[in-house]
Amino acid sequence: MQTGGELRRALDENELVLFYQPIVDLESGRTIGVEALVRWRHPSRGLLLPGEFIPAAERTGLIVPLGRWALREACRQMIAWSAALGDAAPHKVGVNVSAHQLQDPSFPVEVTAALADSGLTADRLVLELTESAALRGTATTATLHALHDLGVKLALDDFGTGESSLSLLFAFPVAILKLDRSFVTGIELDTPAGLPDEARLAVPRAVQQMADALRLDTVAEGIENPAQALRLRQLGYTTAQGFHLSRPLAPEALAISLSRAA
Ligand code: G
Ligand code: G
Ligand code: MN
Ligand code: NA
Repeated sequence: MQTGGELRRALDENELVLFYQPIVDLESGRTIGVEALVRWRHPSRGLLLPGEFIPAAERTGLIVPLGRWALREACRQMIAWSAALGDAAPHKVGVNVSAHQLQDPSFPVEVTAALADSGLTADRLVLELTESAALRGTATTATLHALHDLGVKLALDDFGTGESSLSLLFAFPVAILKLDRSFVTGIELDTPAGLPDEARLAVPRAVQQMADALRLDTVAEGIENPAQALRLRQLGYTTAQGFHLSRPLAPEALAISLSRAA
């Protein structure tokens, strides 16, 4: 468990880094976007995953400066890749946004500044949102409309789980549903009779049908093997993310992987 003081120091001393997980077109195999995921290069404990420090950051409020840093760093990195890789660079970046950040009425101004300072256009930024309670307040609704008006895309992360409900679809202008990985687990398995397990397929199928009807994009999360990718394609998913497609990578490793694929 991390103390707030140690995390504060980590921010000040540039010990936080962003890794990027490719978001892949299932048909072409091309990386069309990436999700930025924070890591902590801890001086004595090595590379720490978000689960080891994001909860403490949420409790102490340090998630606000951490999130501000992550947003600016992700925008900067996108422009650096575009300069280095041209058309092979990822077109979009998803940045996770905490409810604490959304509760600050100046958040849209921060997003505007991050875009302006980096030169990234708004259509290349996706903000990934989770906590439904926080997304329903009237102040947040105004903030989310302001973000939409800037031209950034809003995604509902972990869609289909307790934190992300159907009523949110009409509460603000969401553009992307990220199917929670719990609904991908096991979809490749057959029944004892050797048939696709329709019960397991029901939720991913319903989410894609609903997204089509509402003209939303989808990203299926947590694809761990080719059989899951195939089943998802059969259900109409075109875009996915997961260890089978790529683990989250350091920026240099992602650049190497993209220039090889180009
Ligand atoms: O990389 P990993 O699978 O361990 O990420 C775990 C969780 O940490 C993810 O669900 C993600 O939403 C969260 N997370 C990662 N980076 C950030 C970040 O920059 N800001 C916030 N608020 N959450 C993040
Ligand atoms: O923001 P979100 O909570 O969706 O963050 C995605 C998290 O899921 C990251 O921490 C990432 O490391 C993790 N992840 C990405 N792909 C896979 C996968 O295929 N399987 C599992 N178990 N976790 C994954
Ligand atoms: Mn996410
Ligand atoms: Na998710």
